[in-house]
Amino acid sequence: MNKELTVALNYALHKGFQIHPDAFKILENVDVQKLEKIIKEIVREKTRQKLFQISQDDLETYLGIKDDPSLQSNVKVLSDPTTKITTGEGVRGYNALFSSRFNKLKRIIADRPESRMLKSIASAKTTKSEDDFYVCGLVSQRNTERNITKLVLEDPSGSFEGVVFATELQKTAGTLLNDQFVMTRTSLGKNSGFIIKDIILPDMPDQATNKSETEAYAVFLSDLHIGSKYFMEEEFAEFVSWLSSPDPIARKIRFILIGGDVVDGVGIYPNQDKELVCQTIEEQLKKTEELIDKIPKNVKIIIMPGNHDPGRRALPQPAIPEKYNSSLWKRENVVMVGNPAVLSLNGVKVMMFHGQSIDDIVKTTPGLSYDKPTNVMKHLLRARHLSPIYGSQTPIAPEMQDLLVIEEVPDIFHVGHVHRAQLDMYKGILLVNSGSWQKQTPFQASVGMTPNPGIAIMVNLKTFQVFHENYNSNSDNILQS
Ligand code: D5M
Ligand code: FE
Ligand code: ZN
Repeated sequence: MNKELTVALNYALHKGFQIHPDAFKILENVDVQKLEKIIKEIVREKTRQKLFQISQDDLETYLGIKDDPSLQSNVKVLSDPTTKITTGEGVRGYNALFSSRFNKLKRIIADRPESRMLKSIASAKTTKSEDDFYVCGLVSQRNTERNITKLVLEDPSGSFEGVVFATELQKTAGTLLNDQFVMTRTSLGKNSGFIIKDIILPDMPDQATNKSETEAYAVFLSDLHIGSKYFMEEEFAEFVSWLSSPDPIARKIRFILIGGDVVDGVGIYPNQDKELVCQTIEEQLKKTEELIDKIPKNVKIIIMPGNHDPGRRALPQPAIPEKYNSSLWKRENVVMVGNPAVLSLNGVKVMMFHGQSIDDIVKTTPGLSYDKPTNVMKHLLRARHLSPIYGSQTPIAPEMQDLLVIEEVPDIFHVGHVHRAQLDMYKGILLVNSGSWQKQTPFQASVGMTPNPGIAIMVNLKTFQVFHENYNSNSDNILQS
């Protein structure tokens, strides 16, 4: 306890007052310069009323930080893979997965007027028509040689190779990802090959954003890596205590979203034990729980797993299993969801995804990089898929349904994983990469990855105004937008 607080408390005690423990918590967060004045005034007022206890309510009234009871905090889980995961068997499972991907995305693209001229690949191959037609499918090959890009598409009726000649269109073709769904405008060339004249992605429609009726705020966090030596425990604790401070924004926070890599896990990478301060999942989750318990109870906390958290590694991931820490599941203000998940926060649709696929996409796509993760997020939105590339670093399970297709149009898209906090907008959708609370690891340093950890991003769900609190003492560590 600091000196000023001791002096202030002694003053009240000598005047015959009792101080409620909740009131004490508030006092701990008050500016020390103001403590003496606050206590003296409250003591004077309450002595006049002949009431000799100082409660949380007294302090909140005095400081003008009484929580606004009209602020809503409604959480609805609109989509969560946890209970839908079935895992089909081997090849049959993957066939089902890809046919589900194709069908869902074909349904999405059917809203476009061009879809009326859509042919199946089998019927396109027998066409004699000189008119342009459209086909759609999943990209199974793309390669560029001598100024020509060849694309192979597959649909349930067969596969088709088309050639792209136009320079601009080749650039678009160059950014297509393997197993991504596309529609092409195509014509029959002179020597019966197919010429691709346009490439159309499912993409997002422009549409009005849903807003909250009341000014509740949501905080976007991810990649805490609790249990790691590099977890910024002090900074994170400082942020958590800010949540109980009289700050006007802190007083309006009703949601905290944690987008995965809550803990550092065990055995996630070779020799990880040397970089851990908590050696078991249980210990790591216990520490998580201790931090979560310091968050005011009127804040709903949504917890999603990432590649470091317990449960299965392959996407889609179920929520962190209850067996590791049943008490997180039992808390009334905590909602455990899988990865990816879609939530409604006071009517605002938030799509959360840890972001594992970013690694594969950055590696294969010209123009994309780790330091601008929101550009990769735009790529995912255009593809209407959270992890298009199959068979690379990101494990994908053979589900009977492709739960990674972006079926809903979100108002906010929340991703983490690459440890770079960044904000952007795309077609009216607010893009948030929530960065991390882990300092640069030796691995990240060795590959030149520079995280900007220790930044909490928050959004007013009524106005969509964005704020942030930066707990990093390094002045180069800033939020990108
Ligand atoms: O990953 C944080 C970022 O660092 C993410 O972009 C992957 C990358 N990363 C971390 N460890 C490795 C290894 N061992 N190989 C390749 N890429 C890696 P996070 O999930 O938080 O560890
Ligand atoms: Fe991480
Ligand atoms: Zn991660």
